[in-house]
Amino acid sequence: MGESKGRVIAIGDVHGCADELDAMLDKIAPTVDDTLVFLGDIINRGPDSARVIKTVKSLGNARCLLGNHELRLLRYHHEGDPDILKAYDWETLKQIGRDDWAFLESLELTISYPELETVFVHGGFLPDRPWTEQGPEIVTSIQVIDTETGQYGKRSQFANSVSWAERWKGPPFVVCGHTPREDVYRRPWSLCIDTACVYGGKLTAYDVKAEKFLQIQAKKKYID
Ligand SMILES: [Mn+2]
Repeated sequence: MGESKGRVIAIGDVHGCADELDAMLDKIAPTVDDTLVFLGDIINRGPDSARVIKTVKSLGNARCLLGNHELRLLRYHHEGDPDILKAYDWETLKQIGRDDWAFLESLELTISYPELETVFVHGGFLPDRPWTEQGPEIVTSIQVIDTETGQYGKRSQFANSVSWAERWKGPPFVVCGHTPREDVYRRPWSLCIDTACVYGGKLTAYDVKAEKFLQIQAKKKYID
């Protein structure tokens, strides 16, 4: 739950793009009344995950969601099974220290602002059950729903699928990241602002009350 007299600004998937995040924070110029909501996947793939964590931790007025990348690292941290890790996880593991684990443990699954009728989540929700009853496995990873079986997963997993957002009927209005696209993806009851910064796209932020976007062009294409 949250209440805010200032702006409430969501920031899409940073993925280690520390320079673009710095540029975005300069552009936003947050005041003490504002709240910044990071939509998760602030780490991995990009050049400097540790610096992004340091920056987010240093902001007095930021909240951060759990993304599938942070979830996988935490799982490794708790269970110790290296087989679940991907190559870029090892890069991030080399960069981060003990205090960063405490930060990762503090990430939130969902952030709700009832007065704005808005819920923030990394990936999205299944349309057929209450959002409050959906666990980390679903809400950090869902991109699409298989039109034949109703299974959820990544776009690449199914031949015929539809974005979860196509099926989502609010309220609440949902603001999310996780599914990179060239542009923001707006549906009647949702908004995805992952505009593929780490792939050479843009970092996007969204001011919920003003319904206004802020964008920073990526300095380069960090990965294909
Ligand atoms: Mn993600």
